[in-house]
Amino acid sequence: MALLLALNAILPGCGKPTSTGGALGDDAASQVYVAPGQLDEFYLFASGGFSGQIGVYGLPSGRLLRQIPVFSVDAEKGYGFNEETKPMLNTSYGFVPWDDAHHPELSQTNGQTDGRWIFINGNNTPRIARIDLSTFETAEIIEIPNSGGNHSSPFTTENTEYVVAGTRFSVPYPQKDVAINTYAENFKGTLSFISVEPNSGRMDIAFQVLLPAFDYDLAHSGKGNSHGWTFFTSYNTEQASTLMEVNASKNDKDYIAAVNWKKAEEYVKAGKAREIPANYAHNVYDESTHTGTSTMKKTVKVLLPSECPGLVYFLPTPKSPHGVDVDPTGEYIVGSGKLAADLTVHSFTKMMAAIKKQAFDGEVDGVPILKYEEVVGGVVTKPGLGPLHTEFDGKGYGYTTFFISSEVVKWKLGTWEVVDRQPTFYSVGHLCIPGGDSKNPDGKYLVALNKITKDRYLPTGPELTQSAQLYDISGDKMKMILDFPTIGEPHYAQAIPASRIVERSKKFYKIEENKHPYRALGEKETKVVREGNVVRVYMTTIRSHFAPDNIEGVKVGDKVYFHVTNLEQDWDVPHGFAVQGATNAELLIMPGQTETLLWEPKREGVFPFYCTDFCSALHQEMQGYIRVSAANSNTPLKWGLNVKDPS
Ligand code: RUQ
Ligand code: CUA
Repeated sequence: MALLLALNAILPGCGKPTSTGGALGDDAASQVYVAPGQLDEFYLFASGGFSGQIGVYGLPSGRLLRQIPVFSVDAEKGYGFNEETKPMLNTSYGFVPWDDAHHPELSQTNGQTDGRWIFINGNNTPRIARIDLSTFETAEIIEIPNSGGNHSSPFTTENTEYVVAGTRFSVPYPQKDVAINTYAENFKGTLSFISVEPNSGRMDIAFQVLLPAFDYDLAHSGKGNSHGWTFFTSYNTEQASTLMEVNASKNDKDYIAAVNWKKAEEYVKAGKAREIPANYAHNVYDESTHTGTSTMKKTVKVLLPSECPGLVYFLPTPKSPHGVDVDPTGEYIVGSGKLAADLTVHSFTKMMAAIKKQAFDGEVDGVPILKYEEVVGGVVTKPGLGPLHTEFDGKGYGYTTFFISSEVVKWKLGTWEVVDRQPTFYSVGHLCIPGGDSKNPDGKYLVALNKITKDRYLPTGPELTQSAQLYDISGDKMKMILDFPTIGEPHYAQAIPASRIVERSKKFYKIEENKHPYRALGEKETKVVREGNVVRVYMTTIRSHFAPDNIEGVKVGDKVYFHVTNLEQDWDVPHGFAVQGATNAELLIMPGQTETLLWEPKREGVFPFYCTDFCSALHQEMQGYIRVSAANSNTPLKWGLNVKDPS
């Protein structure tokens, strides 16, 4: 058997279609088989990458459960199309219907994922979103000013005191029209700390730290002893602004920036922060009005390291590090130098000692550079090619992905020896162990998030599916047990025991708590109101009809708002609403919720509307008509349900 497994490990990737799939272990099928009617053990939240959304999967089955719309409009749910969620996508650039989302990050309490919220970054228009895991809806989005390519984001601290955001692309500070070759003088990098209100989850930018113009790539916060610190990798310490693949790859070492955020809090309290003009959107979805609002914020607090001793230190790290990951004890800080031969692990204890004895190697812009030999805690030698990210199993091992050699490598914390390696298919980026970046990992499974799938799936034209691979890591050796496709590029993913989500899951919105300004809490409250050329339809749905379902007196050029309240008070009974000639999308209204579709009729006639979600045996009967008359007509406004001549 051992021989067979070993053979399997050598054979994969030969490119021949097989039904068992290369490197599968012998009992893999039974390990991932979740029988019909059975539930998965974990939720996996995977970033949708350039889809701007989050995909929710079950583990170990790999079954897709849901797509949560976050940064991109989603016609399936009307997100970004209905009036209530449009404000969620407002930014300082106006309405932005798309983003590139990379890192889902679960909220934590005492260093353990708590199932309350998941955060995710938008790269292109720098933003962080918070999704409420009782409803799986985007509850809040905050824009990050003085930033470009919000990549080192939104990693959390041990009690979700903060989620952080570091700028990948340094930009002129403040943003202005300057020659690009003045990069070194005029550009800056900011690291932002976004506070999270412990009960409501409400986000606010507490402060930004102004740093030299490098590319700040990834981040992770300390825990245990290192609680109070957050670590950010940087590359392009060369400060190049053209042909980066060459010019930003020259230095032997770049830096990990260690930020003491407890110290930062003291400096902010002491009035050391500069209040800088800024312009950024803060969008909040209110669950009782079922409506999002967008507020523009006008200032941000900025701390300068030169004015705040002890706030930031640079840890030299070979070479163009990508991921930075902190082990469950908080002692080890792993910097994955993409171009380095070895994997460098810094020691928090040594870092503190080096700070104490001021073991510095100069400084940059007021940030002391710690001596490499004084902070390095260990080196995993020649582990593979192109390390990117590390997670931990809570049993003393780190698992690092290697993009170029396309493998996951397991190594031991403290002795730094490599104990196992398994191929990935192909070119793995991030990986996920449930709780693998927390104090309390569930080291049972590992998910590899791959960039390339080549011959792993049936071809689908020029673009092939994205993919994740599941490994059983409960034994000494990792065992690949499943491939499953994902939607969009799954940059990073996080997983959590299902029980932590299930116990908080909402089944419907209580109708008596509905505070939507245009709600109709029963069919008696339905009506149609004209205000100039604005017509408001207060409509309800219940299996299997709309009230009203006949509407007359609307005119060409009107703006008709269908405010549809779903009166159902039962789990899993949404109704849909679509009307012919609409130029946006449908509504999909959850039980107890009110949503609004704007319809601007351009032609005379009688147009049908109907329910889009197959809700009952008489779903096909769930339909109605709206009559549109000429702009100058005298057709009176009438509406009704089951009346011959409505009035
Ligand atoms: S990245 S493959 Cu956008 Cu997190 Cu590392
Ligand atoms: Cu309501 Cu179909």
